[in-house]
Amino acid sequence: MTEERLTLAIQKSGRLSEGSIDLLKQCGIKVTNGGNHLKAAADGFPLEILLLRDDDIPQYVADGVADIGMLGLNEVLEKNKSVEVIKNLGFSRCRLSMAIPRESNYGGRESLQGKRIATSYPAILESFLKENNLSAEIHTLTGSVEIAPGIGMADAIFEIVSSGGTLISNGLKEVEVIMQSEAVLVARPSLSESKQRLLESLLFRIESVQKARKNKYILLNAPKAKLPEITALIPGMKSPTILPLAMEGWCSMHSVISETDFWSVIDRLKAAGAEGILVIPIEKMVM
Ligand code: PRT
Ligand code: ZN
Repeated sequence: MTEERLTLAIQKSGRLSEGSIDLLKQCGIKVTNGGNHLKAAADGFPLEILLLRDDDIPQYVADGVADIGMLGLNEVLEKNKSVEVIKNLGFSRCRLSMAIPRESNYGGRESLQGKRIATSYPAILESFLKENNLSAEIHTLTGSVEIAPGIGMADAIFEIVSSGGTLISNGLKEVEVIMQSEAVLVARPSLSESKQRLLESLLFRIESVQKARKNKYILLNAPKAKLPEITALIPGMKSPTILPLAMEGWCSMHSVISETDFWSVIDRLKAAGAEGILVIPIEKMVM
């Protein structure tokens, strides 16, 4: 009997490729023989990888050619196929925004009524207009949407923004963020039981990597008298590890701290008498 495998579709080349391959690598899955092929092999997990254009991933997953896929939430919503968003993956973050020429005044959403809006996301734009009881002329373009107002083809654009640099260099300003997007993991709704188990095991790996990314390992030296105060600042997963130092009255503490708390806690640790503070990245975290 051949071993059951999950088929994962990822973007062949583009803004999602590196993030997808990196995440798999951190999950202990090495993707080999990408190159110009449609399929790639994976070491370290029963996975077959399809390398596709991101636009095609929702259809492949909905049709069951792939079991799961990694792509931008924007593309999932635009294509509106029968796929389930299983997990936010935290890379390729961007937003879908409305932008107008720099010199124009924005009079709120109502001012879009009857205007010409260029976009490569016509379905998302259409539902946004509908929700707001607006009607506008949608001009669907597949690329270089930002040049449309400059050449007199549109009054506004609805497009992906990341740094905002492309808008500025085309004389546009962002006036409303309509949705936030990031890479997500999608799955087709009715996976067999054995594939569902494989998906859960892959999700377990992804979650361990995500938890690790959000936390740091912290080591410090502390006067024994200050232990309760410092323990309260870095309680860790269960409680910190405390080891005696050769120097009388001191000990070493090891704990885990969230990336977001780090800078505020570090000042309080120093104020509480902590010394020799080391902060180290964590590779995996299993609770
Ligand atoms: O060939 P294929 O169809 O697979 O790729 P693609 O060209 O359709 O997509 P690609 O690789 O450009 O983007 C894939 C996904 O990355 C998108 O669907 C988003 O989820 C995400 N992403 C993140 C972005 C950006 N950031 C981004 N900046 N997608 C596009 N852009 C473009 C945007 O269209 C605009 O023209 O970059 C420009 C804006 O960037 P800033 O930094 O100047 O604001
Ligand atoms: Zn695409």
